Amino acid sequence: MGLNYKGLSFKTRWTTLSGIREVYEEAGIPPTPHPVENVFYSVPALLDTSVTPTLAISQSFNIEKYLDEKFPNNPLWSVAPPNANSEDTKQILAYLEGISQYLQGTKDPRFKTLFTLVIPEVPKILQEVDIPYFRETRTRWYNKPFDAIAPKNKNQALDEVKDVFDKLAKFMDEYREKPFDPKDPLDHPWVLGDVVSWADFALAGMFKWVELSNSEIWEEIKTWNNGRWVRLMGETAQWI
Ligand SMILES: N[C@@H](CCC(=O)N[C@@H](CS)C(=O)NCC(=O)O)C(=O)O
Repeated sequence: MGLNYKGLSFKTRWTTLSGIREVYEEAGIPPTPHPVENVFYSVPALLDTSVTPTLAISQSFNIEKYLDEKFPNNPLWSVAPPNANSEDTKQILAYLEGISQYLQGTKDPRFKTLFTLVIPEVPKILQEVDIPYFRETRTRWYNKPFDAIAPKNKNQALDEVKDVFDKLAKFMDEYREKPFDPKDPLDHPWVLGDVVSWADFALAGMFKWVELSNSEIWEEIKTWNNGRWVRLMGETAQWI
């Protein structure tokens, strides 16, 4: 999404989920720290072949920071004013860090309940070759049989997720100092209010995963918070 937003041309190398490791080891792409796996490789990664030797970067935040340094137009990360010590910059970065904590489930661990609702449905959209890898890894990560990852009470789990999204929406509105108005075509659902940032792409990427894996949950989410999340998806679709 970052490359598209900046209007950069690129080639995509497709791989299977279980084949990421082989591709990355061959290309010298660094692993991603993981709480359970000793060695873990994740998408996306970027190979900048315009420099010698080719530069390999993994993890979306690292990629976005690198892209901003090299191509400052349409900033993704450095949306804050250029003076890194200014109070404004510090506040924006602290706020974005808060959003990131929501997504990682460190700000409100109940956000992760969404993952437990989606993960059981993911094998349906995977290629046959990836299903054993997906089931084995998620069984290890959740430390329970794959078929026991889904919450026992789905409605209660969904209420929990909704509550966290309500808090996230409130957090975002407080930053903007006015509620998002989906009826106003000039009001954008961006995390920072007026300008797109990596945080919007992080949210959109997660929603896309939910939409593809568990469309029933996505249909629910669409109705939450005045349609804010569906507007976010609509407005970011041009860069996906
Ligand atoms: N911190 C990484 C996380 C990326 C991540 O977890 N990617 C998932 C897919 S969205 C992945 O590559 N999983 C590989 C696997 O499950 O083996 C980032 O922001 O890029």
